[in-house]
Amino acid sequence: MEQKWITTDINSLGNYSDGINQIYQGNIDGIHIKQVFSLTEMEVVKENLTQKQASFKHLLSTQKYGKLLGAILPASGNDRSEYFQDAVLLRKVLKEVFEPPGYEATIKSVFTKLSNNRKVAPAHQNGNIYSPALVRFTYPNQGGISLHKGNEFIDMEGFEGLHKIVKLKDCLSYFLVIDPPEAGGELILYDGLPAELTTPKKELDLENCQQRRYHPQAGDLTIFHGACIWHAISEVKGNKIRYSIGGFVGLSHEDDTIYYWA
Ligand SMILES: O=C(O)CCC(=O)C(=O)O
Repeated sequence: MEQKWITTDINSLGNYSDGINQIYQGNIDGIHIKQVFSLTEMEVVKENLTQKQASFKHLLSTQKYGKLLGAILPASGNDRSEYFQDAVLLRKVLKEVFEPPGYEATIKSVFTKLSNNRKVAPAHQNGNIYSPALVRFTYPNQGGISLHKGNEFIDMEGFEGLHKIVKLKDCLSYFLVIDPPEAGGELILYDGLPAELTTPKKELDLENCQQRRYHPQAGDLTIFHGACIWHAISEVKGNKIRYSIGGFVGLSHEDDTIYYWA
């Protein structure tokens, strides 16, 4: 299993020029790219996110693990107008908290290096552009982000439009750690679970389940087969909140475009 996980840096992405499709096909489980943003850049982003919270309060929601900043797709059901308005506002927030060239330009350039010359674009439809990401604040001692995989969500309300342009089943997840916690907050991939669970999640013995743990550092971007592989973020320990930002990546039905959204 381990050889299906790649750890690399931004200058070596040429070795994985079809990386996104390779993950989609199941040939690679994930690519961990070190220092896509520098530590200094991440400190500025964290500072801005902390200082400017009052100005983007309307995009913040409380979650079991902490707080979420961004437009939430399933919450808006079939009427996605509020989602698309919030996506515009979220892009504005990202422009304020990331210094140039900015968040979206940077992740787009990474996806392009892994695209095998496909176009790379935010998912868009009828003049509406999907949000590029969600920012997650995972608080200490709140259990982390519990077990999930992307394929669980794709049939929910709100995803109908995306289905028309992206192969949503088996799509990829990506996240950037802005500020890791003192301890915990690792990405755990559960290899020992069946694709379809027959036991309620609460009753699973996850501690004794075959698993892999990854500890991305500030500025590291992880792209992985999040729709297919059961995963979680382990409980954050210590005093610091874990800051991360991410979303989803997938191939168009025509296989000529890579779309990202959240
Ligand atoms: O670290 C994060 O922001 C969440 C990672 C995750 O669970 C996911 O991408 O599905």
